[in-house]
Amino acid sequence: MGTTHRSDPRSKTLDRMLKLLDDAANQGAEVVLFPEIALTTFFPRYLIDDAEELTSWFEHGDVTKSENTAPLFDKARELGVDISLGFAEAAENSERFNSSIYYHAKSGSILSKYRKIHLPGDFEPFEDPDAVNQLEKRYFKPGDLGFQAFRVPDLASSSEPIMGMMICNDRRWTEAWRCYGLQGVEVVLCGYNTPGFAPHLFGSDKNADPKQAEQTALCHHKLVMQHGSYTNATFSVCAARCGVDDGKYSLIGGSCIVGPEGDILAEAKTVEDEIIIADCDLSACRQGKTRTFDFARHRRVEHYRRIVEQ
Ligand code: CDT
Repeated sequence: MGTTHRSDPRSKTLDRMLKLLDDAANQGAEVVLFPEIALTTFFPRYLIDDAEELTSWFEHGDVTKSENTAPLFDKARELGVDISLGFAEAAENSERFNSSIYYHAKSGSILSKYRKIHLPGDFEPFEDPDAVNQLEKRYFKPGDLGFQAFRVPDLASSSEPIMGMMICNDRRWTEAWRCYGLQGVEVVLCGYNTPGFAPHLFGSDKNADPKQAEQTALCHHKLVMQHGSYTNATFSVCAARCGVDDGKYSLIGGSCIVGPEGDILAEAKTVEDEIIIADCDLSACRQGKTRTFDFARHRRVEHYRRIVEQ
């Protein structure tokens, strides 16, 4: 999904999403992934002190039924296409999460929910007014649902694949991938908003060439998607919110579908609204899962304790 400005009403963004969903279904998609916080601009880049305004950036109640978002789920049911959607969640107990859901069209229900675990950035904004902020630690709680894989029934082309969701920064963490890998995951879904040039955030040179910085950000993005897919013998699908928001904030593209050998099967060509699609033959996961990364035979957990110690 391309540019979404701070002032764009949800209805405008939703119309774009409905069109993308229709077009994807016409191309034969069975599952459609939308990006992280897909319904609005990536608001954690702004310092929002006004409580009412902050509340307005979140989805309240059942996201599949609320006025703002129900049309997307109605369309998914009408088309018989499952969707995974990233959104800012105001939970019932007034806790806030950066969440995504997997919506199963045939049953008209949420099959799984994931709440982002690795929240990047800071609680306090940078002092430099030119800095791009990432105030996720201010606005969200770390996810409390773990990395729970789930089976997806009723897909025409495959028998109940095992899927898992992660959100943006999670993809940089090997631990997240391995938690899914250990559950036999076959498709990982990951939406993201990644700045193209944000030297404060990445701790890099403020005077660096923005184009070069963007290439580096894209390189790191693809590196982790390909590495995570390969080392866990799983397909992965990732969807960017990209383009230049408010004429100022660039977000990388690079949406891609990666195979279990780490090969890129499809890749976005633009930073605008665009569909990428691939056939994922899940039997391609077998080699990795039964040979190179047969965890039961090759892992040496007695040496991994450091990974889970504080
Ligand atoms: N949305 C999100 O998690 N973005 C981060 C930006 C990097 S923060 C150093 C990402 O990992 O792409």
